Amino acid sequence: MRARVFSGVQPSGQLHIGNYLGALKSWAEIQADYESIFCIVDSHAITVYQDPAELQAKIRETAALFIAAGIDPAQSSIMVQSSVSGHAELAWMLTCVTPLGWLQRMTQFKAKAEKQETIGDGLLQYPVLMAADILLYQAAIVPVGEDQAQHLELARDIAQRFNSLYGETFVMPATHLPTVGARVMGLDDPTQKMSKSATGTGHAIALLDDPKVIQKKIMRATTDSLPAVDAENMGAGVANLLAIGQACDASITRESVAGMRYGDFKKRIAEAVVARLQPIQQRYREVTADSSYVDSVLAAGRDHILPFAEDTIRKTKAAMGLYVW
Ligand code: AQP
Repeated sequence: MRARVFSGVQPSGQLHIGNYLGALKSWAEIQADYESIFCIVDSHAITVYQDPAELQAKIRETAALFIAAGIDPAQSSIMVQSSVSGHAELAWMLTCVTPLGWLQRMTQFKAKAEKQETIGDGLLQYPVLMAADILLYQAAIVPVGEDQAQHLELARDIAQRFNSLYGETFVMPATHLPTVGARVMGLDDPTQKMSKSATGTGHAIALLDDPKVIQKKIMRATTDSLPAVDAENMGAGVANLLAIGQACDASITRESVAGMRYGDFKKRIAEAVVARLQPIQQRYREVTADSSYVDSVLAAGRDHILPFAEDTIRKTKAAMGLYVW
């Protein structure tokens, strides 16, 4: 049996270059070596309010972007979280072995809860659902951006606790981080992670942004008051642009940009980003030209992985002493 890879993206907004460099790019690179499962995690998205019609459209858009970014449906299963009820079922069983304090300590929960008037229970439970997503498929490897590392650690803690209480049931998942682009910061504020849910037109580079828009966003990105790139003493904004550039084009290095005036440096980074995103945008147009194609990929993905999920649910229920038939 091939080792399994699992990862996901929330269809909660426009996918950005952070999602690509932190997640999708590594997925495409490693997919051929594993039984790869890539998921549109719509049940995670509803931990904060989503417009229902928009959410449905975003699910298909996200799936099309997976394919456009190089996830090959012939090699990988692309599926939607809510189409497999095992995610929710396993999440409940794992909730019952998870101490409340573990969840209250999560930094993403604390940050997101601060922005909500009413904090839904789903926001607190988010990392348990994420553990269920991974453990349901007995995934050995989970390629994610750095912001998810804490949730991955929690998934391992939950798996370990379950295994010690009820016997070996779950494979222990390892975190796979990209070497460059693991934490892309906002262009408008390099102290904040680039995120779909952040507002502000200059914050993120969307994967479907027009080349002119990309150029404008990068030219306006926050740097510092120096006139040129100081390779020895880079501010957070410059370091962020360099990391984005390097991840898009390996010929961009710290040495190659040292001493460049900021205007020229930003132009070079923008060129690299546009060159990296253009084929993805072209492929996205092709993928979405046939309106039924994405749905057929999602159905095939679900059909392929369903037996894996059913097997784990049966095992977990039996381990806990629940009714199995
Ligand atoms: N800035 C980032 N840099 C590198 N990787 C990132 N990822 C997300 N942001 C960055 C990785 O992308 C995958 C999907 O994550 P997500 O759907 O949670 O993306 P998001 O943009 O963080 O989404 P939201 O809805 O805006 O969430 P919040 O508000 O929590 O930031 C993951 O592998 C993630 O690591």
